[in-house]
Amino acid sequence: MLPVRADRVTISNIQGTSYVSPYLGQFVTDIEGIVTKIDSDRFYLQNPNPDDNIATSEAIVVYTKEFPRTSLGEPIAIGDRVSASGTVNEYISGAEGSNNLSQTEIDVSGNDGAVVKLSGNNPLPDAIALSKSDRTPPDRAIDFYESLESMRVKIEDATVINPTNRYGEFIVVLQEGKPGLSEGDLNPDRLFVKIENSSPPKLQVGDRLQGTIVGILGYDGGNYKLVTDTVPPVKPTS
Ligand SMILES: [Ca+2]
Ligand SMILES: [Ca+2]
Repeated sequence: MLPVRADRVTISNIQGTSYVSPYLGQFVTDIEGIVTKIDSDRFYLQNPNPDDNIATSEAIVVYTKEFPRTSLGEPIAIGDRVSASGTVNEYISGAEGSNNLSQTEIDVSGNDGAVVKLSGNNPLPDAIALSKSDRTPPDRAIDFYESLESMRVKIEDATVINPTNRYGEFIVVLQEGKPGLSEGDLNPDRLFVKIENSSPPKLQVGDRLQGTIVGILGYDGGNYKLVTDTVPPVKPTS
């Protein structure tokens, strides 16, 4: 059975305002954006022209199954403007029944899937500051982060509260603002940072990250994570 086709939709339409895409299972065509991150079997696409709704994310994962290439077999680079056509899916990392949230993706790996490069070397969309309250967060931190799913985000001057684990991840608290702080939602201002680098820094509790860290807001293992390949300067504790 062919999926329903949906034309003239944007990434924010696909993301919608809640956890599951209103286009789940539908085939969407010519979804445009700027490539912001490339992994071994997917890339991240963000619309540089956001809508006026902060509850809708402007970025999405494009699942390619193999190393990302255009339909003509050309390599894809960060900063490329591309259009993607494929089936909307909600990807859940980890084991079934893990209670993990899903990440919305366009699966272009099927027969009808397509990725077309429109131009290269475009500026990346501005990263949104997680620690500043320029976006009035929804009631809960989880909704705040969900509204930024897969988008470029940044933090400044964060403090490490959990040391680096074997996945190159550590946890920080943000210095300013407390996104979504509310009853029954503990520690919403703590955030996983994942350094995708062959030698991530071995950080200890109390270390202060210096300056601005820009990354993509990813999700796995039950947590939203700022994922970056840049090792931040660190001021060690004492
Ligand atoms: Ca939006
Ligand atoms: Ca989503």
